[in-house]
Amino acid sequence: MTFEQKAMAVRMVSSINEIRLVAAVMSRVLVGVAVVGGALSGWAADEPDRHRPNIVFILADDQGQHQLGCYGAEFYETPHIDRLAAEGMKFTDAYAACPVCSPTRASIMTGKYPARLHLTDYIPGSDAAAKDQKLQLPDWRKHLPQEEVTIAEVLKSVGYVTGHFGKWHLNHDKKYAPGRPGDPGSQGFDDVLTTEKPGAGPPSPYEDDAHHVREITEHALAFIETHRDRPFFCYLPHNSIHQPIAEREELIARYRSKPGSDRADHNPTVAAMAETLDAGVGRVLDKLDALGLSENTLVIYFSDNGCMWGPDVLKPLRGGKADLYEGGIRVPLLVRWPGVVAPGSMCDTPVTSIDFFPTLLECIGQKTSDSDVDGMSLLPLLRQEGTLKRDAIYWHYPHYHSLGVAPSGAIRKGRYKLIEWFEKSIDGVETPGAFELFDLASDPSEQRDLVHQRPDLARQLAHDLAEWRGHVKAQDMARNPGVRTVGGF
Ligand SMILES: [Ca+2]
Repeated sequence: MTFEQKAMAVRMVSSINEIRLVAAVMSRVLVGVAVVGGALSGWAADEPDRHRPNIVFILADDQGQHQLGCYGAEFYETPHIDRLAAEGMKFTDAYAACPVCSPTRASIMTGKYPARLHLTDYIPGSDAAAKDQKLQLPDWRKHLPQEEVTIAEVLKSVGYVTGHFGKWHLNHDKKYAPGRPGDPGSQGFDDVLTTEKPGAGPPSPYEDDAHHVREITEHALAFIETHRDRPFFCYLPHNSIHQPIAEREELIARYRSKPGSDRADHNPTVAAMAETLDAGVGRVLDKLDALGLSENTLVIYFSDNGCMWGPDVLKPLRGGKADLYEGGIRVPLLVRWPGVVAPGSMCDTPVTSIDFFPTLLECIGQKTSDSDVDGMSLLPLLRQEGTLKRDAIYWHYPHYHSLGVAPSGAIRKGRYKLIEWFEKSIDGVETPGAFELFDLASDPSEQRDLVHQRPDLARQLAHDLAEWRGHVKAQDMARNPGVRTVGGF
């Protein structure tokens, strides 16, 4: 009997008892989540229980693909993160659900599009940037609602111990206080450390730890050590490499003297920050090795949005944080799971941060019946045993960002991507530049707008995008009556 057959047999036998057990332990916040299959017991001690893997989820802040060695970087050095690519799967077309922090984090926690949650900007948001603009900001949520079921709550309900160490960014108006509703502790996390970017909150207790990488790492190591004998979910949302850029001088000096340090996309301070972040990842991987846990631990490395450094021509993706060009939303994704994910494998299927919730559920033999969950389990891709039955991925960013980016939406369908600029398509009336269409297969840098060559395709994608907005009840942006407009607008 193969491992898979045995797992299936045990699941069938245990499913009835499991459903009873789970029904008993599901807390009231889990209404709407049905659990099927589930925890297994009776495995030989030397056999990893692949239906109860530990989960380590490392989230970088504002890190683009081009800043990792395993995605081709030569200036930036990330040997420990690269190890995850060598020992696991690298996704070339992984997307953040939003080009800024909080909405992507909400999508990871819930499996839902930020547009469905109406949590569409970073908290507390760039409301000031919207003053005197052509469109009015829609109502949007500045917290993750308590009634939303998070991945931590689901994992906790089936016996996982859950830890959150780092940047949460889903509180009411970003205020951190122990026990305050909306904190990680109220959303399913047992052991909680919250940190903020340098200058915004309490400093790290460690010297030369401006971005809390060491503080976050030390908490994670202690958590893993303490809970080595039971399934754990260790979520490490780092503050790095988000601005402000700052790092130890001796680390920066090494990159200043490195060839290519004069290139506009090669920032020695950011490179030094990336090295520190990478070293933290290395310590976590070393701890898993030392405790003999690597074999039965699913490790995910992801970034919440693209980076804001460097000109488009060099990165090579166009744009960056806050916009819906690829540089703002296409991010690194590495998944290591020995025995399930083939070492050194690659996947070019478009995937997005709404997929983590259903993926992790399926990895532990669970699934949700919440029809509002938008993501799809990536397990078939991880196993290299299938494809995703999904037509398109969507974005909705109805905000003016202080970096100078206007409100927009986007759809990626196959090789094509359409961006809609809401200021130019208001009330269904198009003005020039309302849409941009790109063929990402032949033009990943989005330099050739195909709207005029492929008007039918552009119209179809615009229709699909609008239909999706209706489906998830995305917020509309209304014309700002106080602002004079000219021409067709
Ligand atoms: Ca971010």
